[in-house]
Amino acid sequence: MSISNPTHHTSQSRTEVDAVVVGAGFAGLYMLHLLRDKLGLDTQVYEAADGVGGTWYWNRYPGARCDIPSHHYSYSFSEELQQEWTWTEKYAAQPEILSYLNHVAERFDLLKDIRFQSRVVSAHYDEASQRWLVDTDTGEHVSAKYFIPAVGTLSSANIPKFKGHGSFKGDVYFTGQWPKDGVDFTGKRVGIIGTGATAMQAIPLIADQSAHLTVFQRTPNYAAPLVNAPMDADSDRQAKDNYRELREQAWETFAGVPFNNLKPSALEETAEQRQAHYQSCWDDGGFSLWIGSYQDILFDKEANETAAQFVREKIRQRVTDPAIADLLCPPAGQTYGTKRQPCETNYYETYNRDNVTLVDIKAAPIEAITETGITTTNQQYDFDCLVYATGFDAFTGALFKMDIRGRNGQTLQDCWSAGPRTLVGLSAHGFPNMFTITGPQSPSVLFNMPLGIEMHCEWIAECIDYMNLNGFGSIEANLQDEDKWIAHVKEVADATLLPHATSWYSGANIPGKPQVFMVYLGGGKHYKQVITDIANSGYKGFTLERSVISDLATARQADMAV
Ligand code: NA7
Repeated sequence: MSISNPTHHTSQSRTEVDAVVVGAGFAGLYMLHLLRDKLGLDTQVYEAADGVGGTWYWNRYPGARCDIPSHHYSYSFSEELQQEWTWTEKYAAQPEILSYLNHVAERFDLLKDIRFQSRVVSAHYDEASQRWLVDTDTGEHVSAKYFIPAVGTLSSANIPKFKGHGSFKGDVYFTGQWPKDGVDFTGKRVGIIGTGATAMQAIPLIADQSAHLTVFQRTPNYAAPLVNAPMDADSDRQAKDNYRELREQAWETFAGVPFNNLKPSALEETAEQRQAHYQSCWDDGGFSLWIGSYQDILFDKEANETAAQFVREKIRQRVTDPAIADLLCPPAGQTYGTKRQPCETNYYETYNRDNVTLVDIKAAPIEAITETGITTTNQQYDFDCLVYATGFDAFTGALFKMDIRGRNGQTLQDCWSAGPRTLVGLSAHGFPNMFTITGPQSPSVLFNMPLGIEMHCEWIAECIDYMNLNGFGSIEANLQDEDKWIAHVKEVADATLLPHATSWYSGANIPGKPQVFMVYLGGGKHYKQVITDIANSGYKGFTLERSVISDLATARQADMAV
């Protein structure tokens, strides 16, 4: 990898483009479409992979699929696209979502402006020219007025470095960097570390194929059944005939996915009523229990415990060995749904199989990775393949992998050393003309991702258009307004139970990472109003500076007039 020093390539010696977008997932693709095709801007996308897809390019592990319904997990900006694409399952699997994104890239002729296998290594803001100087690991040096990292919130893997890391002689796989050709576990003894949403999708399928699967669990999770099914023609027709209403309904809800049975309070109902309601949400599947059952379960510990108890009972009913069921049940005090609720298919039944062993690494932690497997404080486990399903350095991990420097050469990492600092999750003080998509302190991962991405891309495109039309050279979040937003994000989060959980929402899964709750919980609809009001006010909370280029042009014209 050749990392060049941006100062060696001044803004004059670089290829000039209007905008650089990093990443070609849901966000990067739509950003390119808007900037290039709606605003007519010269836009360059860089993508580390050799194809589009982002998250859906890398996460090819068995069982990877979306967990909001496919009709909702899709772009809404093109009615033709909505009508021509047909999902084959209620919850689409990774290969189908990846095909969809490839279709989008081809349909809107996006590929020609994406440089694949090109990783952006640095982006430095040059105040004099009001431009970002961007370098890639392939030796490209460009300058751009706008720098838009569309790098995803869950794209930088968390790989714990246990003692002996790298010494395992068998095959090692990471769920977030799964081999393109898949993995055949037939006849193999497999070990997997992690029991988060990813592992819960993969474990039943790996258990089905392998000779033996050993699962290393540190923290048990509350999961609910996905209740996936093949797409039936009637449901598809209905969605396609009513897409506009479907999207409008989505925007009316907190998380951008409609659930029709949400009631205000678990505590205001009798035990029988609650049981019946939880059961109907359980049967409905996906996030219905989590965000579609009772409003107060994420605010009130007592209400939360009623849902937690319901899930624990379900686990005990599904797992035949009571000792294993005990290990799989989160203990009292571990709140339900304050970490993202995983959705599963046959996950709990998997532990009824003879070829599956559950190892409690909270009781006996992993001591080392060895040549043949894993040693815990009380046993050695041997296998042929080791799978890491250990999650992500969420929100900031992928941003910090690039050397991003704003005004006065300050690094993003330094500015965010105590946690992310943004104005409405879109912009950071000290980093003019840089926009993040579904970044920290926006509704981000707690809102329908494709819709949230569209909202952000459209806001950014509108802002850029406004700047260009009005001769502005830079836009930057004000420090005081950023402080206010950060305080507001915290206040809203603190009214809920979520910040108390040990989760990647707060960076608690990464040793040494500052623990700050990173999602705005005000709901997508309210948030959209907030950012729309900002745009309508001429970008209140931001400082806009005139373009140095138009100043130069004016000066030149004045000279000529003299
Ligand atoms: P998660 O939800 O962060 O899960 C990671 C799992 O890996 C979880 O069970 C962790 O246990 C375990 N883990 C992580 N580090 C270690 C170490 N050092 N030792 C033992 N176990 C460890 O990531 P996922 O990929 O499953 O899901 C992330 C999101 O991706 C998901 O919510 C969807 O939005 C898509 P822990 O719970 O920390 O004890």
